[in-house]
Amino acid sequence: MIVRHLKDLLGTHRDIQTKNWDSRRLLLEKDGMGFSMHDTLIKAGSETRMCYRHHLEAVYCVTGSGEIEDLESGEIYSIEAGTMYALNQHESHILRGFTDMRMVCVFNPPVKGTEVHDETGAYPIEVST
Ligand code: 9YT
Repeated sequence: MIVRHLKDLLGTHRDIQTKNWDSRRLLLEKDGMGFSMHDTLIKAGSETRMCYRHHLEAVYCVTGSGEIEDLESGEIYSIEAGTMYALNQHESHILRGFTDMRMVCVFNPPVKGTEVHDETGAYPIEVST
């Protein structure tokens, strides 16, 4: 069994900080679950363009509000506490945080360690762990 608390990840290699978001990686590939799980803070006022061509991602909003724009369909969906979205078609999208948003993010295949977005908005498939 694996038992972890968020407070034990803060400031470690599992705590990835960027201008637009902080991602605290509770489960990584090396934990052997077949997916990774992140407690992610999306910063108020941020706008992030992403396209996870190597991964599927499901995101569940726990607190805050914002929106996601599907750049392929043009649709914009509101996000609030209780909203889940799943990028089951590797959709290119923009995530906007109106307030700070706390999200639980799950990736398949699992994120390996310190991934951040490349110039296309994807996480690379090969990273050092
Ligand atoms: C919701 C979202 O995609 N945020 C970017 C960070 C990413 N989900 C992560 O690595 O936690």
